[in-house]
Amino acid sequence: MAEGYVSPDEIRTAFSAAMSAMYRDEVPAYGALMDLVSKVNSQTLAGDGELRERLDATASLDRISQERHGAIRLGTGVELAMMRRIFAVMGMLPVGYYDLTAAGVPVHATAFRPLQDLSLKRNPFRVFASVLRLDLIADADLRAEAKAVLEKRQIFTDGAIKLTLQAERNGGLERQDADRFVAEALETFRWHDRAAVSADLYRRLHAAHRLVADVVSFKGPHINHLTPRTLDIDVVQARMPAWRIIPKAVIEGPPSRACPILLRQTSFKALEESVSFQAGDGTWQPGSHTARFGEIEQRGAALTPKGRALYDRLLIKARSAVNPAADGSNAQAYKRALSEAFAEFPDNWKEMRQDALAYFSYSLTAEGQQNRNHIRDIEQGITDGLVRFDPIVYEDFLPVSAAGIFQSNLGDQSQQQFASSPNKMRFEAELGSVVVDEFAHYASVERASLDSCLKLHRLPEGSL
Ligand code: OOG
Ligand code: NI
Repeated sequence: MAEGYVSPDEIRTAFSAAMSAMYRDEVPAYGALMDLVSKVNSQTLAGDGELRERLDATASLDRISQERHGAIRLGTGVELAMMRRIFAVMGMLPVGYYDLTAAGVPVHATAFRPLQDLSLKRNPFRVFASVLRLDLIADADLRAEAKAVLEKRQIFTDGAIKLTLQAERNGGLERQDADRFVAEALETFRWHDRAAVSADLYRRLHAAHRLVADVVSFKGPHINHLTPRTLDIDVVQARMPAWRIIPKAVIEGPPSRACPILLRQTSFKALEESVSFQAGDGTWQPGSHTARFGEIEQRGAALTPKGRALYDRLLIKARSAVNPAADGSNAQAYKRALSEAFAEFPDNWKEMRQDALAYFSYSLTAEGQQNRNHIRDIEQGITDGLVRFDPIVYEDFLPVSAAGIFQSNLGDQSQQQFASSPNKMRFEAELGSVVVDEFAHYASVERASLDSCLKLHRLPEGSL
């Protein structure tokens, strides 16, 4: 990046702070969730000195409760392509392809996120961005009407587009322009309580699928949730009702474990909010819409394709034993079924590494640094206490969990079936870029750590 330009990490940090302030202001229940999370995080840290030390070494403790992600739902491929370019200015790249049709949600998605470890540490904010699959709406007339509405709208301000082009042309933005860019980009995510359609069209879109109504009826893809990190998701889930926040029935993802894997998430139910619809004679007709909620997440180790296949199999096993009901009536039984199924998944790092279930980052121990010349083989180095391994954190999402988060916020009665129809090629064509393969990325991070351990031992003494 040329001199005088603000780093993409810094722009992303400013953007996520602006988004957080806007969302707390717009959705007071979200502010309450943030307060609960930060309380539980402080209590967890106070009771666990080892955790505090570990986190202190890897992340700034005062930022522990900051948002890790948000989500938007886009209407067209054209919107997706521009969104990609805007996020690129903030150092966020499309990683992974998520098909949610199989889970009854007519969208496919990617996650825009920082890729490099250092960037994730500076600010981990990412956005789960899905695009509506209008082709899956059965009613051809309604499909055409929705398409016409979407094609007419412009979800980006002129300023956001202009500054994005400028950043692309020059390779960055100077301070003043970066500040303006953040303010302009934020506009796309704002809530509009005046719908872009009539009450009648809204009703028909809603009947086709609640998500279709959410995407098509408004001027832009309002941010629909933000998600801070919690250090104890089970405690936050249990305490939500006392804070007058209604949690979804169950926590998505793997069960609680000694060695956490992948991603555990839960959310509070979306709120019914007042909106008004176009009446045709220039007046507004009052109504309501349910879209916005708050979520929390807790992350564990990234799994290899082999580990992920085992995870997927055990999750299916648990869910076919007990399918979690939206009303929470079998939540305890589901929790038991999940623990029972996952008893098969080794719960210690040593075994998970030996079985190649998770990705690890390798580094020299203090002793290893002194005895660098003796490390010729990683396995031997580990046995001799010269090399250590730490799990690599999973920074992506899980389609079944994402579908659970979507569903719980689309109304509990609206489970709908679609034929599974992943279409990664079409998604990438619209995006205007390929998506990063998350497995290949974790494998390359692991590989680089191994190489640096092996390379270090060849350096002459005293050169570290
Ligand atoms: C996105 C749901 C997916 C997650 O954390 O898995 C998601 C949405 O509701 O638009 O954010
Ligand atoms: Ni989410």
